[in-house]
Amino acid sequence: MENFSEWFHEILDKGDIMDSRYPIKGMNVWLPYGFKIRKYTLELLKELFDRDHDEVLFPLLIPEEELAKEGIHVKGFEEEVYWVTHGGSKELNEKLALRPTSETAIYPMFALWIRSHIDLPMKYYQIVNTFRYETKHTRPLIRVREISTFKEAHTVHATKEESEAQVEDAIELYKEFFDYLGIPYVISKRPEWDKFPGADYTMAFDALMKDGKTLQIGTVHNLGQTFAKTFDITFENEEGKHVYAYQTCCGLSDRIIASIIGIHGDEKGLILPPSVSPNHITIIPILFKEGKEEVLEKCQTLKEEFEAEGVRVHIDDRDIRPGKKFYDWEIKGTPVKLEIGPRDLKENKTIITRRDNGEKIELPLDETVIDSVIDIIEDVNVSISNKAWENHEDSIKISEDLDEIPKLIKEGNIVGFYWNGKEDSGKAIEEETDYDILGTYNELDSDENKKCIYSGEDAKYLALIAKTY
Ligand code: 5CA
Repeated sequence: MENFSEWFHEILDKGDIMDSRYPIKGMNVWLPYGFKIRKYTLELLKELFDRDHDEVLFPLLIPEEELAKEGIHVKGFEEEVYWVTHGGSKELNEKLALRPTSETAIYPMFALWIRSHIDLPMKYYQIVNTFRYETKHTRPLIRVREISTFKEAHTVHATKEESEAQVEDAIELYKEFFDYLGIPYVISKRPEWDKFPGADYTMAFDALMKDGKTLQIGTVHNLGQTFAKTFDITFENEEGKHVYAYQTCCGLSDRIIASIIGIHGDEKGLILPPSVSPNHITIIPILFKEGKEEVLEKCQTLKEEFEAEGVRVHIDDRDIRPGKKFYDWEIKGTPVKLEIGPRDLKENKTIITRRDNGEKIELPLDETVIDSVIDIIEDVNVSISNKAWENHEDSIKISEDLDEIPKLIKEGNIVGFYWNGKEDSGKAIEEETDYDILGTYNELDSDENKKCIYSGEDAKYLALIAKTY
């Protein structure tokens, strides 16, 4: 895409998703249509978490003393924390941080709650806003200073094995979630220098946007016992001994919506996956003076019939030209438009337009129409996901030549390369190519006999490098 950034902003504006004119940098206003997309996205995610997590809600403010306890963690966030220092004109005795994430809010409470192995595993999640004073260029949904929809899960386990299994479970949960949205991803283990501050290791999901840059759309962290030791989260095990617990956490942000926009959209605007589209069908009545009542009545009955089947329907009965309505719903990415005019009523037919491929389908306006349109909506879900995955897979190239990497990345690819896994060669690869290593994709068997692209030593991993947001 020629100018992705401009296109993205235009969609946020014309698609009624977000107003970025709020007078604080990095903080934006959700508009009604965007808020609905957000709502349906959250419903999907909550359904997944609710299977085996409980939802909780912690305060926004964190006392300085708690935030400062975990040395590595606090260092990682030091420059990103907003502080509350006053209550009215009175200076507070202790500064309070606006949560940049909630480990240091939640874990002191875990220490109070967890007593015995029967309390474990404990799996909680919350959906809150978090604040990060980002110094890199801010962009709505992509890099914000108020993450308005932060979904964070925090789990506690009795053993290392269980915490590792939880990381795998969280990855499966994310996969299922992104699959609902038709968002393709690569999963990699972040290099040591790019893991979450305080984690043993970080697994990350990255999506490739239309401008050829990858966006980290979710992360799962194995925290080991680092935080348990800092916050004294211990439990009595089956042998009656007091031992430290193991923890994991994972997080998603407003970037989910950014990736829906940036991966499915086209020159004409948004293309929403039906799974989260505020309307599955937008009915556009073609109104003339004559026959107006009958047309509107038919639209209304259809709406009710669709709704009885769980389909979300909106009738656009605004008093404007139908052409303008078509244009607006094209931008807003409604999966299916259904038009009915007086002539269609007479001839007992309707025209369906698919947003994803522009196809127009004429259907008889009889009792079969409901099922036919539901089938089309389901097909849209599958088609846009398939198309996105095809594009994604076409854009992953493996290279065994360091000099070739920048060219491949400039062409919009994520590049796989062989690496010995050592920090010095990793950093050198980043420096020479001027791009970022996403992480290791998989570990190589020793009989694969691949050489590190930089050092020529035996390679341990297939790793990924890309232009990142
Ligand atoms: N405590 C952990 C898990 S909850 C945590 O904070 N992880 S994180 O720092 O990796 O953030 C989780 C996800 O939020 C990231 O993977 C990224 O997709 C998203 N994110 C991070 N910073 C921002 C930001 N400034 N704007 C939008 N999204 C962000």
